[in-house]
Amino acid sequence: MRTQVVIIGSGPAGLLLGQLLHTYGVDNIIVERKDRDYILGRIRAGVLEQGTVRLLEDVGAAARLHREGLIHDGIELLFDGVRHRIDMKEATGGKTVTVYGQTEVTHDLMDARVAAGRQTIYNADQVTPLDFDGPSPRVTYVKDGVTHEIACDYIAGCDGFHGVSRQSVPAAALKEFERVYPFGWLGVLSETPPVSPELIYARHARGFALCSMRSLTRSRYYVQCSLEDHVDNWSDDQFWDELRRRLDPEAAEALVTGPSIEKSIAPLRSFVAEPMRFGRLFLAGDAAHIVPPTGAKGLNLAASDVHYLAEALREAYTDKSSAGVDAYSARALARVWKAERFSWWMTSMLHRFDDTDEFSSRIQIAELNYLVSSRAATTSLSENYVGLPY
Ligand code: RFL
Ligand code: PHB
Repeated sequence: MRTQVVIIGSGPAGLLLGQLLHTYGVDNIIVERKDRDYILGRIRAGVLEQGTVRLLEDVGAAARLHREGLIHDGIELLFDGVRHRIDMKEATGGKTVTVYGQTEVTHDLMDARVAAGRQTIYNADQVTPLDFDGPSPRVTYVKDGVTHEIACDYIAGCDGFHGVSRQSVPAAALKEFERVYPFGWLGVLSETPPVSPELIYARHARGFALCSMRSLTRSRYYVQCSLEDHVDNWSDDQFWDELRRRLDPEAAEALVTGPSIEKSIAPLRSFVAEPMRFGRLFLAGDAAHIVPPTGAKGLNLAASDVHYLAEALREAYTDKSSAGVDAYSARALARVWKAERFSWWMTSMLHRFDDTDEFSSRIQIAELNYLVSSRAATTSLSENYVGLPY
């Protein structure tokens, strides 16, 4: 088999890249370790920047998003028992975010790919990127016990944090930066109306909490938990009780509870691997970097990476220029590090750190008070949350 670009991984990064390349007339095949239903069963991100929405429009995969997605003009910050609204639309001269689940984005992109007639190979084992330091890269994989090989011009590693692409790069060619946080998020999805029309980010002495949603009838809530914790330790009632304790009285009273339809614990991590290109292998999305979810940036960064990468490959094929390919890593990393900073800062300001002294705790409160009272600080938060320009 031969194609122009082999994309490893069928998450949002791989699927969006596949569709952008398709619109540029660049042939591509996606090779994915899992099956479609497994991928669609993962509950993850929920907040899309306008740039991400625009990319989905560009590839013709935004019709349902525009019907069902919820436009949010602001968020609420809750600390010392009081909620403060941040009007992001006002602070950014009209920018908003769209609440639409990653599961739905993935679903829409999968449908668009089928309609475009582009190939995805699911259930591919032992996917291996090879010879990407020379002119003729290839990817091998095993399916139903048979080894296959795809020859290509470029390989896009869109296979997430635990994928094979980054691991295939010689260790000496890679510099990794990492911060692991001493806590996780316990998340619950429930078929209940959201407690409030906008997201609530709560700082509480017992730990962080987040009230989010997927629709007007489906809620997504998180509470900060210990890394040693296990979902089986949390009954639904225990989760709702803990969430209520971390909310203000009005929200606690308004909270509608119900059976969880998904419950999981995610560790929090900041991670960047540099560079994001090795010869003819590119890394994009979680394969190259991880942010803690507090800033809602992971999926959006995957989208901006893929935008830079698709442009680079378009230039390589249509303009016969390697300028975009050569600039890809630096371009993507400049945006990545700003989102890393924002996500780290949001995480540091809102979570309970067990080793934290009273001083650090007062600093968190002072920072939040400054944030909600200073126009400059509100603007800074808002422009990062809605998404910095590409
Ligand atoms: P993905 O989604 O992990 O997809 C990678 C795909 O590659 C496949 N794969 C392989 N395929 C072939 N061979 C191999 N060896 C392979 N190894 C892996 C996998 O099966 C998978 O299908 O990475 P991608 O595409 O880079 O997308 C990144 C996003 O998924 C991620 O950044 C976000 O979910 C992060 N995130 C959030 N981001 C936001 O922008 N806004 C949010 O509100 C937000 N909330 C979140 C989040 C992540 C969370 N968790 C669980 C980590 C909330 C949570 C709780
Ligand atoms: C979510 O809805 O899953 C979500 C929203 C905002 C975040 C993180 C997760 O910052």
